[in-house]
Amino acid sequence: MAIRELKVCLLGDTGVGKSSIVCRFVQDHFDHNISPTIGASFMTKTVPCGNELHKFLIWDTAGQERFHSLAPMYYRGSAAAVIVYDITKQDSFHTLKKWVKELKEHGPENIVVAIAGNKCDLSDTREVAMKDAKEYAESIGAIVVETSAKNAINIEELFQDISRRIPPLIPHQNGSNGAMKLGRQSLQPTSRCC
Ligand SMILES: Nc1nc2c(ncn2[C@@H]2O[C@H](COP(=O)(O)OP(=O)(O)OP(=O)(O)O)[C@@H](O)[C@H]2O)c(=O)[nH]1
Ligand SMILES: [Mg+2]
Repeated sequence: MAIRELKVCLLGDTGVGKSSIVCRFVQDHFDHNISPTIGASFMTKTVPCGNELHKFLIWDTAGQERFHSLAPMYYRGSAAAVIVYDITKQDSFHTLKKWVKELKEHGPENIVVAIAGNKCDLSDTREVAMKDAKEYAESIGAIVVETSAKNAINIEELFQDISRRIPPLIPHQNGSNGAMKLGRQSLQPTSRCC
């Protein structure tokens, strides 16, 4: 079975749960006392997708403002970006929109964008309506899902959705990830590999 390496980066405000999402996905573990990321951290996980294996090369970036200038190193060459907000923090949704803008201006042309509204276990203190996130995601052709790294909700699904958006490799397409352009994803049918 062919293995495809797919660079994926996680972006978003500090404290929204990027590292917790990666930790849940890769190690099926949640740490209440996780420390803020310094610079970035790297993990991999391989998942089946149709006739292929997708090896995610995951760059988990630091959300603190002082690390912002490092982000291009991680989104450059990425097949997908997971932009995370915290459903209990409106500000983090605003920051997410700034990341989308930056990716549109400076990110790879064909990057698949997934929006994750994390901490859905805290819906009692919700500040961002699911409807707003859905409408926004639709307007930019992004995947959207609410997750809980704590309770293992929709973490696998998030990465499966990304896998499905990555078109299968056909020989003459080698060298291109073949995904849709940011902002045009909703206008064109996406081919699915699984
Ligand atoms: N209730 C709840 N808490 C969460 C969840 N995900 C993460 N947290 C908590 O949120 C805090 C921040 O989580 P991190 O994963 O470090 O956040 P981050 O986005 O990686 O932060 P930076 O590395 O600073 O950018 C920690 O206290 C986590 O335990 C979740 O799904 N539910
Ligand atoms: Mg982190």
